[in-house]
This record gives sequence, structure tokens and C-alpha cells, in this order.
Amino acid sequence: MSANKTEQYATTTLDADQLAHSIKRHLQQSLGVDLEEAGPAEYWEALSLVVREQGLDLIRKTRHKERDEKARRVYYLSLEFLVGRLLGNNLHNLGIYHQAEEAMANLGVNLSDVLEHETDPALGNGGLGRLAACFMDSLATLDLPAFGYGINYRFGLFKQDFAGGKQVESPDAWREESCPWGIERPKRKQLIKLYGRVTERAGKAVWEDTQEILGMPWDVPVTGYGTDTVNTLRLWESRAAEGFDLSSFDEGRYQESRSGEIQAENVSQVLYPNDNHPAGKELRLIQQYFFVACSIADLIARYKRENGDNWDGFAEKVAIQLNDTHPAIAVPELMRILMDEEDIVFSKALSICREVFSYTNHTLLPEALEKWPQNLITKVLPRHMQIIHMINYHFLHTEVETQWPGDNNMKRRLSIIEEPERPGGQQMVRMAYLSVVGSHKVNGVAALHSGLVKTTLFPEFNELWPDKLVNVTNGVTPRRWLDYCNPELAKLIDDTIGKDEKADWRKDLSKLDAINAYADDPAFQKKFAAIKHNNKIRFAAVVKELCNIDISPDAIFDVQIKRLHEYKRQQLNLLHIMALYRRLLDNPDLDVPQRVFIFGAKAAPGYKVAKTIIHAINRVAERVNNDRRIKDKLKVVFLPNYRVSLAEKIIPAADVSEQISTAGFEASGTGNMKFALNGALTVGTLDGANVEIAEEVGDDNIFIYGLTVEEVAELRHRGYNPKDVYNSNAELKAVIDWLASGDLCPEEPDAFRPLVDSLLGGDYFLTLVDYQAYSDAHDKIVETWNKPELWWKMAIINTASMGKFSSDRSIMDYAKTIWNMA
Ligand code: GL2
Repeated sequence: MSANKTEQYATTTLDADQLAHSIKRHLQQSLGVDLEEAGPAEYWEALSLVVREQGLDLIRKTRHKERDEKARRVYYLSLEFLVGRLLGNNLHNLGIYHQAEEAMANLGVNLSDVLEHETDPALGNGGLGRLAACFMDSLATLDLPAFGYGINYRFGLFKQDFAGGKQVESPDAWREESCPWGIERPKRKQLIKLYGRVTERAGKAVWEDTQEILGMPWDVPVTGYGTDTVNTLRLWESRAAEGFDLSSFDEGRYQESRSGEIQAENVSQVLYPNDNHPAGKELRLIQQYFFVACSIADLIARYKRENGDNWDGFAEKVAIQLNDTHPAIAVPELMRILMDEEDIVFSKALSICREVFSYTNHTLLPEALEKWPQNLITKVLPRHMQIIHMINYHFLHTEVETQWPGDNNMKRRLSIIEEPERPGGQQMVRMAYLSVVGSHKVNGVAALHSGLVKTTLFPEFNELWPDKLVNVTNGVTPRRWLDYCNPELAKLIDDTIGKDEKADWRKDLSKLDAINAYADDPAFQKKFAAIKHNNKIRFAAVVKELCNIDISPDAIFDVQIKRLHEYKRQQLNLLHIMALYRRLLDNPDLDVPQRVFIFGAKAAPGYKVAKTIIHAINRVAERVNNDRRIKDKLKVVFLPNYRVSLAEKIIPAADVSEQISTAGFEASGTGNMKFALNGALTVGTLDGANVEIAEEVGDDNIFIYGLTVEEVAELRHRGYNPKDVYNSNAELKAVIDWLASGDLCPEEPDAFRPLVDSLLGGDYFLTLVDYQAYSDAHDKIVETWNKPELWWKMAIINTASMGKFSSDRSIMDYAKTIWNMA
């Protein structure tokens, strides 16, 4: 790029005075507030508007640059983008955080207080949605041309409260607080069709008698760190296409006149609160099609604006990543446009799709692999169902037939349409198969997981297309998950290895490796430990405020924060805590360090056992925290309404990171990476990315325990009776009996029955089998804690060894092996 051009795209940086001036201007002219009246909420909004101005200016410049360079763009299609608070992150990425701090101070306001006023945009459930947000950050930071496409839900993930220890959900109307980030773009609105029927006219399929919904885009600027690139996250909101039916309005039938509109608006109302859990509702399918159809139409329009109508160049300019199967309907949608609107023949349309699409698998859990009833798709998207049949026919009768001639059994196994097992059952469309057939690459999200995708989920596909299934290990953005959330540690690292362009770990996390040289250094250990201690003091204040529980920063902070799911095994952690409590009751003078067990987790509202586990943890917490006999040696904290902004406060304060899923169930995990990056030691199974974390930090610097994937398979094969373990382990038996006894919940003695039944009546997640090894691993944790030099050495090695787990590395892997962009 010429020097001239670089200048053309350069940003202006704002100093504190300019910022203060702009803040005042927005307070008075955008918000109509006098300086004297403004509180932190108004300052938050005014500063956000200043940053938005910067963001918009840079988005415009990024667009010009991309248009000039005519590079391939990646479109990341995801039903979830769990972005978290944006103001602090954007200030950091734009390099004006300290200037903003100074500007606010000059106005007599504390920036940290102001930042606390932002409501988390909770447009995701957990890891999958948060990963999409980290990827957007990395795409911008790496100057890769990218758009994120999703839904602008009116209600994000529900808010969680506890009543008598039970989870209570309430709606999260996050935008009502004001959200300066999204910018409405009426010029780019889309009209999409649903329902209706397909007829043939002059040899062409015509989809007619449809209902229409309008998709209104809201653009959120996504800033990169240390770059002028600002990408766009385009979120669609559904609206009625026709507006009021005025005649019925005049006749006083107001409700009726609005009914079409209300239905259309429903589409983008709520995020389904299921994580690794089925959500097979018609509205969910409509949500999927709605955002996919808007996005595909939008990206085609952009392609045509920039390149004209020539479809031969389309795949060179467009890469579309399907984040799980949720956007899989994009495959027949693009086929429909190519065939029905652009007159391209089937085989060419399919090969264009295959060049453009790739699909990320995020789970092996059978219940989370989406299947839609064929009848439902036929009703909502009749043309798409026909196209799915065409794709399936071609796939089975040419590709499968060539590989396995005459093998009808194989055709049945690989068919995108699953035949019912019982007569009268429904035919189901396997969205994962549709995604594999329609893509050129399919990736798992950690080495172990990708291996299992090849061997257990899609073995036949792997035989048919040996190069299609690949791995891209997940990562997290070091900007939010170290620099922003743990500024003292970030500074210590800068002071130790430098912050100039060559050494900046924020841009190249492998630079952290240099910290390994200091792992044994007593002075460095002291500083590292002091920072953790400070973070713990700050977090203890949060716990006091939210839960009114006193915890000591000298205790071991042992943390499990993630969605509540039986495979993640919060129940294993609980059983062990109950055992620790009983050990203390038996011997109150036991010489053990103080321990605080901290939980944060939401359960899907319809997931009974998960909710029971939350209830049980809260009841145990109440008992333990109020028992003077154990002299504060044990505390249990369950933070309500776990979300990204809370994670930012918990993770820097953690000593121990609980990553204890049943081996083979957690595809990757990303919390595991965030904790290790912030110097917590992991207790975990050989599952998901834990395996690679152990490789990076070394076996001596992590507490690995429990059955491996192979051992789990062997045990299932042999057959397993949880009662045998229960009867042979006295401590375990005692705690399960205690749970079942009703003692912890006298007003509802059977409250924990669903959990006890799940453990003793099958124990599918092998909680009891792994109990003893888990308890032993915890004994080792205590032993290590009692040797501070060893503990801090291990903690430092953890931070220093996380270079691999930057989402920048993940994105470069995608760019090279999947998108052909680097
Ligand atoms: C998940 C996996 O469960 C999790 O292990 C992984 O880290 C993330 C991101 O790849 O994806 N799959 C899934 O369906 N959800 C996840 O969080 N909801």
C-alpha cells in the first residue's frame, strides 16, 4: 500500500481536552442534560456517543479501504454474539482509555463508576456466543475484512435471581436502558418471505402466497486493537412489512389491525435460553431463516454493488462461516437465489455454495444436534424443503453411490433426511448433515473434539471427503480477558517484557512466553502474588455487595463459572464441598487453608436437574456459611445473574479454575483459557481444550484427574452401576444420603430428588466414578497451596504459556485453512 494511502486511512487520536469537550457537547446537545445534572449514567451515554462517532468514522474508512482493495470478506453467521459491555473495551482498542480517564477526572467523574453503568448486551447463552464476540474482536485487530450477522434480540438471556435458593428468571430488556451502540440502517432493510407454496411456471419454481417480514439492520461498530480497522456487526430486527390495516383500525378493531405486525415483531423478540439443549420450536426455525435470509440478501447486494452481476467471481469475494448448525438454512437459501432468481443450474449452484460455506461444529451432544421435522420446514419454507431434497438426491445418488456403490444402508445412514424409527414417526432434516454436504470445510473447536468429530460424529463423511474435516482450536481475546480485566497484571507484564510494537503481547500473545524466565524469580513471584491478592480484595467487595457474604482474600478462591449442565458437573464440585464440610465438622481444628468455592451459572429454564443443582448448591452454601463451628474455613458463594461483566471481575481473582466435565462432552471450553491466562491453576479432566492447555503448561502445572475419553467408552461398554461406587465409598455415600434426606430443605424434603435420582439411577455423566480422583486432586491443590513458591511458579507458568489460546491465532487458522484469506 502506498504511503499516501496509509495516510488516507489514518485515525486522529483524541487527547483528554478534546474528549472532555466532546463529552460536554453530547451531554448538552445529544442528551439535553446540563453538566450539573449529569450523573454517571449520563456520562456513560455521552462518552459512548463520543466513541460511537469515532467508530462510525472508522467504519466508513474501513469500508472505503475494503472497496479499494477488493479483498475477500468473511461473513460470520451466528444466532449469538455475547459481546459484553462495549464502552471500556472500545476505549482500550481505540487507544484512548487513559485520555478518557483523565477527561472524566477533569469533569469530576470517575471513569470506572461510569463504566459500571453499561448494561451487558446478553445476546448469547455461553461459550458459543462469547466465542463469536472474541472472533469479531480478532478479525478487526488483524485487519481482516469481516461482517458479523446476527439478531438484535429485544430480550437477551434472562436475568437470574434466587428465591429460597431456587433460580427465578425475569426478562432482560437490555435496550430499554438506552443503547448508543446500534445504528439503524433503513437503507439496507430487507424483505423476506415465509410460508406460502411453490408452483411451477414456464419450467421455473415460483414461491408464492407468502407472508412477508421486514428485517431492519442495526450496525454495531467493532473496533480492533491498535488498528484503524472497525468492522460491522449487523444485527437484524424484525418488523411488520405492511404496517396497519387502516380499515379495521377505523372500525375499532385495533388489536386485529396490529396482529400481523405483532407476529412479525415476535421473530426478534427473544433469545432462546438453551445452551447445548434442544429448542425445537417453529419460532426458532423462523428466527434462523429470518436472519440468514436478511444476511444472504445483504451480502449479495454488497457483492453486486462492488463487482457487478458476474457470479463467477462470487466465491472469490465471499466466505461464509456457519457458527454451528443454527444458520444451516443458508445453504438452501443461497441455492434458491442462485437457481430461482439468477438462473444458475443446480450443479453450478451447489459448487458455488461449497466454495463459499464452511461450518463449525461446537458440540457432540446428540440432543443439541439440530433436527427439524420435514413437515415443519415444508410448511414454513416449502421451496427450501424441495431444494434440500434436491441436494440430498444428488449427494446420495452420485457422491455416496460412487464411494459405496449399491450400498443402500450407507445411503440411509448418510441421508440428510432421517427416516422415522417407528411407523408413524416423523421424517427429520439433519441440519448438521446439510451443513457438511453444503460446505468445503467443517471444523471442530479443539484437537480432541475435532478428532471425535472425525471418528464418532461424522466417520463416513471423513472417509468420503478426507480433507474436509479439520481442527481450529478456540481462543479468547487477550484485550478483554487480560489487558482490560486485569490491568495490574497487564502492567507487570509490560514492565517485564516491554510494550513497544515488537513486544506487545496484546497483538501477539506468544510474546508472553518471555515471562517463563521469571517463574522462579522470588521478586517477580511476589509482585505476581500481590496483584492476585489485590484482585481478590476487589472481588471480595463485589461478593459482599451482591451476596452479603464475607470472604477473606487469604483463602483459596476456587471458581466454577459456566452454564449449568450435568455434563459440566457442578454436582461433582457440590458433592466434594459437602464432604469437605463434613470433614470439618468431624474435626473443626483440621489444619487446612481457608477455601471459598465460587459459582456462577444460569440453567435453561426447562432443564429440571440443572435447576435442582442450583437449588442444592444454594442450600449447602447457606448451611456452610452460617456454621460458626467450622470457623470460616469454608465458604460457598453462588453469584446471581452470572454474565460477561461479572466474569471480568471473577477471573482475575481466581486461584483455582474448575474445568471438570465428563471427558468427551465439553467440545472446547474457553473459560479454561481465560483463567489460566490470569494465573489460576486448573483442576480438570482431559476434555476439550484442557488437553491442549496441559500440553502447553506441562503436566506438572495443572491438576488433571479422572477418566479419559477412552476409559469412559470402555466403562460404558462394560456396563456400570453407580450403586456399586456409592456403596463402596463411605464419604460419597454419606453426602448423597444427606442430599436425599431432606435435611437441607425441610419445607420441601424431596426437592433434591431429581439430582439424587440422576446420580444413583444411571449416572450418565459418571459423577460418582470420578469422585475419588477429584477429591484426591483437591488434596494435591491444598498441598501445593501450602508451598507458595511452588504455587506462584505454577501460576506464572500458566500465564506465560497461554500464547496459543489467543483468538487471533484461531482467526489466523481460519483465514489460512478455511477462508483462503491469508
Ligand atoms: C459450545 C461448547 O459446549 C463449548 O465447549 C465451546 O467452547 C463453545 C465454543 O466453541 O461451544 N457448544 C455449544 O453448543 N455451546 C457452547 O458453548 N453452547
